[in-house]
Amino acid sequence: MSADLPHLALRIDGARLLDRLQALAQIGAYQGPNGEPGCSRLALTDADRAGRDLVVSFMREQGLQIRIDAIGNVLAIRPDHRGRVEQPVLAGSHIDTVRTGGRYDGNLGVLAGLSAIEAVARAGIATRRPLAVAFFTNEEGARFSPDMLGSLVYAGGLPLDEAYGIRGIDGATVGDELRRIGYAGSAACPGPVPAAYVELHIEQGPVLEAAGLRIGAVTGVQGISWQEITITGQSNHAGTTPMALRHDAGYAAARVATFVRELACELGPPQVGTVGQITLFPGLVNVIPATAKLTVDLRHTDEQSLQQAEARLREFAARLAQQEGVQITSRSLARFAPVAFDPQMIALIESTAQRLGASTQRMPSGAGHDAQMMARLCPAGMIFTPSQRGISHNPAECTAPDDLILGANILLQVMLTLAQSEALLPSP
Ligand code: HGY
Ligand code: MN
Ligand code: MN
Repeated sequence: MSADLPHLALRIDGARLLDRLQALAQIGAYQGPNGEPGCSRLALTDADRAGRDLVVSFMREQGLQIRIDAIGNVLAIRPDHRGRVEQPVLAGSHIDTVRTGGRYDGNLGVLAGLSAIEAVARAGIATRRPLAVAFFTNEEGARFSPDMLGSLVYAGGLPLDEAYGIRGIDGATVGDELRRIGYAGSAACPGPVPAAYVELHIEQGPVLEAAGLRIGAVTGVQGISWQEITITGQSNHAGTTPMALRHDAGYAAARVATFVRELACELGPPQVGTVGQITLFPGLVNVIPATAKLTVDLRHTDEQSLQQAEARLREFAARLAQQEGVQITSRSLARFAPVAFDPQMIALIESTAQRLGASTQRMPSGAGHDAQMMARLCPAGMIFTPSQRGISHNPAECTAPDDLILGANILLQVMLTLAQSEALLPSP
């Protein structure tokens, strides 16, 4: 790596990062079944508002220039040595969580980015490019589909009015909820193009821990296909209806769920398939279900393979509808092709981690991230830290404090290199 790193010894204030992570984790805190410290802040709820307010207060403490856009993305900027704010080196992630979330998913990338900028300011370093940190709205997609909604709108991938009209699992719309919590900002979407984007994130999987490695240099994000399947059968009496005369939407839903799992196992890794939600109507012990709604999440690192899995599911559903005399329809909730990160950014992350003495490996991301949307605008990359037991989207989610701090220091050094070097991305 030819970039000179004049501030290689600079470090973030690790204790402050851990304190802030703890403070943010208190908002929406809940105890898991074994007392694990979980975090539940579904997008655009009161808990999300409180989390946003806390992080914005951290940003204001540092005197950063705050930009809140019309989809509620918040971006805080430290101007460059000439007072300019255009084309910053941007760190970011999200602070919304799934309903049964943990303390680090998303939160780490935002608070580590803030710590990195704070360390640069404390050292009195005037940077060639502005530094910035952002959190994006509704990354999880657990309440409103699709996921990565805020960064998708920021990158110009979805018109704002379409995003405002999205109705969540509880019937509320994005636009109404954004206005209700006071985060429908005045800054325009799509947002200004950064010079580069770097996201620190917990791996949320078992790979780094199993390999005994400290840091992942992420090569890209796998493709994501979310759909809602509706099955319409015929409700009938559970006691009087002979099995041969049934049009049982509940049974058909169970067959789809079983097929999704068997398909993913047949196709083999990295194919994954998940049915996360099944609701039956009327949902009564003695009534054959009239309708069933279920969600299907299919993912693969290769677009063709993902399309094949979708086609296999479509064919299965058509046969099943015929066999059971039910109607089966599908509605897409999210569909993103795999994304490859900038090779020079991957190399920079890898070499910076190694300069800080960390063992690394290159790896794709199984989870979706805002970085995959920002990669549409500028060179983007991700840094992974290990997840203990590979657990995430679960109150037991945990990453060791020294891994959190190491990741943040690598983020700091990558941001500084990008902010100081003449050619932005030094040739590998
Ligand atoms: O679903 C995902 O991969 C992310 O957590 N939104
Ligand atoms: Mn995340
Ligand atoms: Mn997540």
